[in-house]
Amino acid sequence: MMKSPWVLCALVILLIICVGCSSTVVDTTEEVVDEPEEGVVEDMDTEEVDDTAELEAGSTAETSTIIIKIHDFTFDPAEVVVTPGTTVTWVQEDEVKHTATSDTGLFDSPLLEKGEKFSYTFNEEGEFGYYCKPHPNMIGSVIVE
Ligand SMILES: [Cu+2]
Repeated sequence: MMKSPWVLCALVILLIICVGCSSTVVDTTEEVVDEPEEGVVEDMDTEEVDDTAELEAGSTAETSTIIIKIHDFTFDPAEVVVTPGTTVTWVQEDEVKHTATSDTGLFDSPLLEKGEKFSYTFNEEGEFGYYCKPHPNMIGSVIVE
């Protein structure tokens, strides 16, 4: 007869402790979830600074490099079709110096000696014509689609 109030009290105390415990656990979990998200954002910021960002963008789409040879006063191949994010590398193989210079000023290589390379990454879609400054009859185009 005397025990039942004590049992009720004990149950109430246990309930309070349990509720307190579970809410504490929930709080801790939320904090833990927040931290990795911040870490991911920081990583992406850092990678945007260097070339790694291009690699990351490519991992969701397609990353590739295309080589255009410069020889015998021609760009070979003169026309290439690539996907956005593609890096085009011009490799100069002539004894005479050449450039790869965008018609619109998008990119402009220095005068490339034999064996030198120049790269540009095309992220925007469109057709990008270019030429060689010392030999404006040397023309080529990169089509990004
Ligand atoms: Cu040239």
